[in-house]
Amino acid sequence: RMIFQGYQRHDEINEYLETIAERHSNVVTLVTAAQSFEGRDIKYLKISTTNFNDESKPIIFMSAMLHAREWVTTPVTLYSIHRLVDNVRHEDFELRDDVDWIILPVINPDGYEYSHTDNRMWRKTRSHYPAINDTCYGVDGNRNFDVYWNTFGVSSDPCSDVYPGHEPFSEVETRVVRDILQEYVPRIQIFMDHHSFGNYILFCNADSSLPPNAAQIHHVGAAMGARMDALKIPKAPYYRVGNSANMLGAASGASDDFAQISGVPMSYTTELPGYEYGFRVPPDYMDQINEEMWHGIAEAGRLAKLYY
Ligand code: 0X9
Ligand code: ZN
Repeated sequence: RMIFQGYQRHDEINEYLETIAERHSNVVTLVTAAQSFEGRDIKYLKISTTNFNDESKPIIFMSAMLHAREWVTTPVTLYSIHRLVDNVRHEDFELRDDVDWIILPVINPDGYEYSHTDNRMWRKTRSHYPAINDTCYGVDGNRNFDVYWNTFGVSSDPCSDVYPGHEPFSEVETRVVRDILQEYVPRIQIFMDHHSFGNYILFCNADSSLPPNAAQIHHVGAAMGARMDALKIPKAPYYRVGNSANMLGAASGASDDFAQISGVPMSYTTELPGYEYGFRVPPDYMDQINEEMWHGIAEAGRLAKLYY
């Protein structure tokens, strides 16, 4: 079995990223961005056939595992890496050669490990700030970004699953995403943060108002969804594409809105399939989820190039 066909522990995922970077050192750069609250290395890959210097190429920035229990999200990023550098097919040559990629497979390693060892349904980070609250651990990473922070879809109770933290970017894990955006934003054409579950492709803004280029954003999201739906994968419901507040209810401080206000033209949250299993999708389904999502990502990538 390949690493993206199941749910590996954080150590093994980091080892895979290191191996890939060594084996493909001409196209892959491994970056250790920071240590998580509990001291785990947060790593991401930069993939470029021109060493990331070519301003004429757009960047696609994909991330996953901000929410710990959403296990299907990380394999999708690992499979994307596999398709871009390890097992590149003719149909994907243009995505490898004409787009640069930043792929961050595990934003929240502490939460992910905790969901393996202690509580499968854990969502948040594992930070603890005794001077501020001595009751509960963890912040909802997708409420912690500095965009409409602490306004809607949140709870000030530190024990809540949607606690936004005591200040924006209180969490080192969200600061990693912020810093990548800051460094590369003029070239990032698409930001995509993978979540689960429910088969959605969501876009901004969090207050249900729309960005000025909403038609373009919707077009690319709908093209992604249509491409995936066309595969007619067994049991998979169709993707619903729309504004996050309209589809799921307003929620502030999320990664997608932060990327959008930072200047990324097309920013998405995907909600990957849960089928009838919710967060606990059996690993046997990873092949079809990876295949489906790669088709969607590739479609978005081709359009990102056109629009850049
Ligand atoms: O609520 C969230 O953070 C995301 N759903 S999840 O079930 N994975 O927790 C959706 C975020 C959508 N984007 C915004 N609300 N901005
Ligand atoms: Zn989520």
